[in-house]
Amino acid sequence: MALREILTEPNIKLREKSSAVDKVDKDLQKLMDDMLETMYAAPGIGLAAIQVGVPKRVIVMDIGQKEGQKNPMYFVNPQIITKSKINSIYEEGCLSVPGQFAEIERPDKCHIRFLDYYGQTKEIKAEGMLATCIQHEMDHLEGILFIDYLSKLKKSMIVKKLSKQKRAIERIVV
Ligand code: GNR
Ligand code: NI
Repeated sequence: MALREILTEPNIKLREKSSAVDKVDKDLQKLMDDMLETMYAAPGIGLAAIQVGVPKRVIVMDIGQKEGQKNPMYFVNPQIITKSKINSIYEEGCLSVPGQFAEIERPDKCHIRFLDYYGQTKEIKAEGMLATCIQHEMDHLEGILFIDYLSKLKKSMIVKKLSKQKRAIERIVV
């Protein structure tokens, strides 16, 4: 396993639409292993492949239901079958939008079909934090970030702040 670099906003790669995976093979499992390790190290509760620069429809998650116990989840080619008309609001953050948080409204429940780590078709009915997180990750596959749901002003303030931070980091590196 290996840690991969997480891309941060602003980065046009994060806006790319990810492509469907045609086969869950050893190489894809290696990618999923690396993504999980990178997510745990960050730390975060979810990660989409595009966040490490790979435009494939792959997501790893661990929303840590039982304390101290790992519960890794892998979603390849996830599809929403149904989502509830009722919404709920959660405070979201994103490893690609470091240090920024905002309340985002999304469908409260969703029913998802996907391939697991072994390429088997699975379905889950998600609600609460799990539903929010899956939808946040599935947005990444379309090149969408949670800040896209904010007002133009709020979003531009966040992007400005992140650009400034990036320039500061570049100066230290160079
Ligand atoms: O670590 C993460 N926490 C989080 C909190 C609320 C809603 C969504 C998330 S996902 C985020 C990790 C991430 O950026 N995944 O793409
Ligand atoms: Ni994210």
